[in-house]
This record gives sequence, structure tokens and C-alpha cells, in this order.
Amino acid sequence: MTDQELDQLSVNTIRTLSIDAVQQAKSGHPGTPMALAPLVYTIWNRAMQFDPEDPIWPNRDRFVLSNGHASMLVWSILHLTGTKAVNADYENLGQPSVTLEDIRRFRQLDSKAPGHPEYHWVSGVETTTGPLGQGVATSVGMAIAQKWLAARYNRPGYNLFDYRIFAVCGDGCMMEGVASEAASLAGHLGLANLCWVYDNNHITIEGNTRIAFTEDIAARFQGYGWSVLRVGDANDIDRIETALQVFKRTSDRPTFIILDSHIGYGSPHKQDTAEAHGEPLGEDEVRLAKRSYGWPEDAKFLVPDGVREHFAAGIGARGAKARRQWADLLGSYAGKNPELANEINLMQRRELPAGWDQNLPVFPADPKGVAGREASGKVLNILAQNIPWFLGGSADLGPSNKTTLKFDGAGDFQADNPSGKNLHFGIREHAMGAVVNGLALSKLRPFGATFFIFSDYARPAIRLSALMELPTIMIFTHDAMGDGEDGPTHQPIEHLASLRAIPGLVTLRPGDANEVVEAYRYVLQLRHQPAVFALSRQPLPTLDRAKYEPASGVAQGAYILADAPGGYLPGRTSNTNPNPELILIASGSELSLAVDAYEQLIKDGVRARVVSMPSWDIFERQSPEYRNSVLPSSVKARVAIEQASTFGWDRYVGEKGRVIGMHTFGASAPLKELQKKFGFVPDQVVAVAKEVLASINS
Ligand SMILES: Cc1ncc(C[n+]2csc(CCOP(=O)(O)OP(=O)(O)O)c2C)c(N)n1
Ligand SMILES: [Mg+2]
Repeated sequence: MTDQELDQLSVNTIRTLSIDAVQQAKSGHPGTPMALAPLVYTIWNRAMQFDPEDPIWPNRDRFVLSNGHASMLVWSILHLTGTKAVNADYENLGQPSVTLEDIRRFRQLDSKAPGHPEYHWVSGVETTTGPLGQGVATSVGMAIAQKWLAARYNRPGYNLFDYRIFAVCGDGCMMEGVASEAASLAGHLGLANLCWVYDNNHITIEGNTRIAFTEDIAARFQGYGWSVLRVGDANDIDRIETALQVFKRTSDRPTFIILDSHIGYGSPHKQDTAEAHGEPLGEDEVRLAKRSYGWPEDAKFLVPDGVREHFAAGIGARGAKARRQWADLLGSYAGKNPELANEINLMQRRELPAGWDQNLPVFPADPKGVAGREASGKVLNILAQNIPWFLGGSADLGPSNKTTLKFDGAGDFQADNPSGKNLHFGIREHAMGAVVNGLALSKLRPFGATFFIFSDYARPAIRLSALMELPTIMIFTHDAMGDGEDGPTHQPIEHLASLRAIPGLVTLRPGDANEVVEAYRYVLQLRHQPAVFALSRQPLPTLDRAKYEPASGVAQGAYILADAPGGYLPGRTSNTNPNPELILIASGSELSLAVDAYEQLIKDGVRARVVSMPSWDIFERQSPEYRNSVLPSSVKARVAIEQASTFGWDRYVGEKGRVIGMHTFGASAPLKELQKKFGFVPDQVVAVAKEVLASINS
């Protein structure tokens, strides 16, 4: 067979595997794989530097399928290239990432060919996609990461990091706002290592895009400052390759390739229709499509002889050579730059450098105290010096979030300064969330920041951080009514509850400056979990830790801060009277309020305890014994205090307890007045506590 024939055979293998898998599963999306098989074939077998033997080789090119519903493209290509599986400890298992059996069991339980591309589940998938727009936005973070890595680690003669990012997207991705935010940022930053290929098929689920999407997309991307190319025939492999070569030669801006395609290509009755998008073709139509490709009509899941070999001779040989050369390069680099080489190694395993937590501040007791955001800013500036690859920024609120890195050499990340550690996301919270994911997928340790109220604008990306098990950090300040005068549009209410509901996400609302430090200490050691901080705008009293228990209890999620005389304080008291009669539970700005109420209650002869509870989810991971020692089941009189929706607190206060929280959107007024109006004052807490006690004792 000629090379041309082998190209066509390979393309048709991707097409027919996709058709057969969807037909067998009786669900899925056949049309776009049928149309984009030539594109994906060309990117992988002709353009990408990727070694199927080692899918986590640091300098590999990245491939992102942002229109994740076309996942059969990924499963086909991972299978045909023989990409190997890697486990959670980054060990190569020597087995295929996706087997033909997985493809036969497309969308079935435990198959490595699930409905959408899932990072962490299938090796070779660079990011989870399916929520449209998310993949392309994440690819911008990957491109920023490559630029940053190159700036820090490359040396003359040592181009350790020069990889590119290829992302494929459809009409849905182009309609989603997050893609626009991200494209605008990528254009501003001149990310020439980034290429998006847009599948211009004029079809979405409801039919032709003329019903909702008629803009001039080429003009739009030119406006963003991208290089815009067009390939008029999605079947023309050579033209596609030429466009990709133009991308590789472009050195000052990202590339957007508009690819005109026909969804369901080759299916006589479904091509160019919305039906080809999301339903199996049907047995008869499958035969007709195969006939149009010159394929044996009754063959199923057929990989003809020569196809695997064709990939091995293309991407396989090219990738193996590139990776070998890179390994040699790193070896000689390590001889000259052992510290930098060590950083690269640590980073790949998501480990921290020695001394990462040195010089973290200890805040002295201070009734006036320090704002959560202020303490956070001090910690960030130390961590970013201790951990070279720790970096991040805010969505235009750096001065308010106190996230600006101010030490010498921190710098601003810009097109002409890619080693900067301060990222300026602009007012683009959603793209910020996705970019942070892209940075974490590239093994950097990133943070993003905005007001807590606008966590909603980043939430879909935060959800994906959790789904992908990425150690991202989101710093949300102005976490409650602290900027009172701004009013209900700026006062978060349901945000804590909604973030606490995301599986795997660590949500932390520290109660004073030392709890902020401990919260960071905990979070930095996470390797596979994202975290969000809810931090105060206003100063919070720094508690006297000689009098109260140490802030290191943050690492348990909740801890006894103060107890009734004779109460249980590990290592400190005689434990003569293990159980209090009343427990006050608080987080964040309400912790010192709980302490004030506690002091009053103790004076009044009530055996009260204060539990600081900065994190529900960390607490839930503690042993039943520990949890019961903090919140003994026998103590029914409990009051939780939090300036947020009361939703969910019943699990900790129980049927007899009460929650002092928010049931409205707040109001615009100075903080002191708001605290009074909504009951966040010591007298009110004391009164509620006594009511609870009385009702239990009656
Ligand atoms: C954020 C988001 N909204 C809605 C969907 C549901 N959805 C999946 S595919 C699709 C249509 C996508 O059209 P297009 O990107 O043009 O894909 P094509 O049919 O051309 O492959 C929709 C609405 C989704 N996956 N993500
Ligand atoms: Mg479309």
C-alpha cells in the first residue's frame, strides 16, 4: 500500500471504530468523529511530538478535545497509537491505555472508553472535557505553563520545554463565554504555542447554527489578535498539515484554524444533519456509511493490517526519538544545573521542595487583629519564594484580594516577560478557573483569586478541578458581610454551601490569621485535591493561643478551641469533666464572636465549648473517635454561627440545636449595623444558646 492509502485506511479505521462503538453502546456521538477523523489523524500522525510509550513525558505536545462528546476520536487514536497506561504514582504500567475491548465496551461501567474524555481515568487524556468551552479555556492555561516553564528552565542549547498545545473545538465551544474570555487572554498574551482548530460544521443539537450563531468568527478571532487560517475541506489531510505547519512557524500569536466539515461524513442519510450529532446511525446506515468508505460492510471494530504499524512509523517513531533526545538533554542539563533539574523532577510528581514552609508567619495575639486576606497575602508571598513553581493571580482584584506577589523578582507574566509569577487574568473569572486547571495539569502549583461572591463565575471550572483531582487553589476574599456597604450583590450567602457540596473539594474558612497560616500549610500538602479559601475582608481578632488551643487543629477540619473548666483539652487539662453542656460551632469571622459569647456563658456558669470549624470536609475525613471527641453525640445543645446560608448545618447542630445564619441576601449598610440586624453579636448568641439549653433541659 502507498502512504496515501495507509493514511486513508487509518482515517477510516478511526471513523468505523467510532461508528461501531456508538452503535454497540446504543448511545454516543458518531457524526463528529466521522468528520474529524482526518484532522485528528493529521495532528497525531503528522504534527504532534508525543511518545505513546510515555504519555506523561514532560515535553510532549498536548492534545485537547474540547468538543468532548466526540470522545471516540480520542479512544480510537489512543488505541491505534498504542498509548501506554500510567498509574496514579506516575508509573508506566506497560499496558495499553485503551484496548479494543474498552472500545467495544464504550460508555460501559469501568471501560477506559467512557462517554467523555476523563483525565485521571484514561492515560493520554490531558484534561477532562464535555462541558463545552472548558477544554479550549484550559488549553490557554497549558500554553501559559509552557511559556513559564521555558522561561524558567530553558538555557542556551537546552530547550527543555518547547511543546505546543493543539485543541479541537466545535460550535458549542465557540458559543460558550468561557472560550471568549480565554481567547481574549490568549491573544493578549500572544501565546504562539497554542492552536485551536474549530470544527465549522454549522450543526448543533437543535439543527443548523443559523438559528442562533451567525457571527463572523474569523473577524472575532482576528480582533482577539489571533492568526486566523481556513481549511475548506476537512478531508484534505495535506491542507490540514500545511495549516498546522503555518501554526508552527507563527511566533507571535495563537492560531485559529477554521475547518469546514460535514458532520456524519459518508452517511448518505445523516450527513450534515443534527441527527448525526448524538445518536447511533442505525444498522442499515452503518452499512451504507462503511460502503461509502470502501470498508467491508459487515466488519465490526476492524483494525486492518498495517494501520497500527502506520502509526508506529509516524507518531511512534517521531515521538520515541524526540523523547530519547530530551532525556539525553535533561541528563546533561542536570549535570550543569542540578537544582533546576531537581525542581523539574519534584514538580512532575507534585512534590514540594525542601523548606517549602520555612518562614511562615506566626501572628501574635491581637484583639484588633488582621484581615484574613491580609494574612493570606503574607503567606502567599512566602510560599511563592519557597516554591519556585507556585504562581497565580487575581481576576483584577489583586490589591483587594491581597494576592499580589511583591518580592523582588516576582514579576508580572506578560508576552514579553513569561517568567513573571503574577498572572493578570483580567475580569474573566471563568477563564481564570480553567486556566488555573491548565496550569495544574502542567504540574505547576497555581492559584486564582476573586471576591467570594464571584466564585459562581468560576464554579464550572472549580468543579472540574475536583473531578480531575487537581491541586488547585482558589483564594476568595470578602467572604461574608465584611464589605457591608456594597450590599446584597456583593454578600455571599449560598456560596459556602454550594462549594461544600462539590465532592473532593477542600473548602476552608479560617477564623483568624494563624488559622490562615495553618490552612495554607494543610492545602499545600495536597497532591490530588483542589482547595478554596473563604477569607475575610475585615480584620479578625488574632486569638491568644496561650489561652486557647493551637491553630494547628485546622488540619483536622474542626477542633476544640476552648472548653468548659475541667473539659477535655488534649494534653492540657485533667479531663475531669469530659463533656460540656453546650457547644458553639463557628467558622471564619464568626469564630471570635463565638469566643466572646463563650466567655460570657462561662461567666454565667454555663459549661460551654467552642469548636472552630474551618472545614467540614476535612473534619469528615477524621476518625469517628476524633469527630466524637470534638462533637460528642451526647451533647445535644449546639449552636452554629456562620454568616452564610444555614443550609446543611443541621448535620452538626442536630434536631435540638440552632443555626445563626443568613436567610436573605443581606443588605447595604456599615458592617456593625448589619451584624446587629442579622444577629451576629455576642448578646444574641448568648441568648440563643440559653434558649437551646432551656429547651433541652425542659
Ligand atoms: C456547557 C454545555 N452545555 C451544553 C452541553 C450539551 N451539548 C453537548 S454537545 C452540544 C452541541 C454541540 O454542538 P457542536 O459543538 O457544534 O458539536 P457538533 O454537533 O458539531 O459535534 C450540546 C448543546 C454541553 N455538553 N456543555
Ligand atoms: Mg457543530
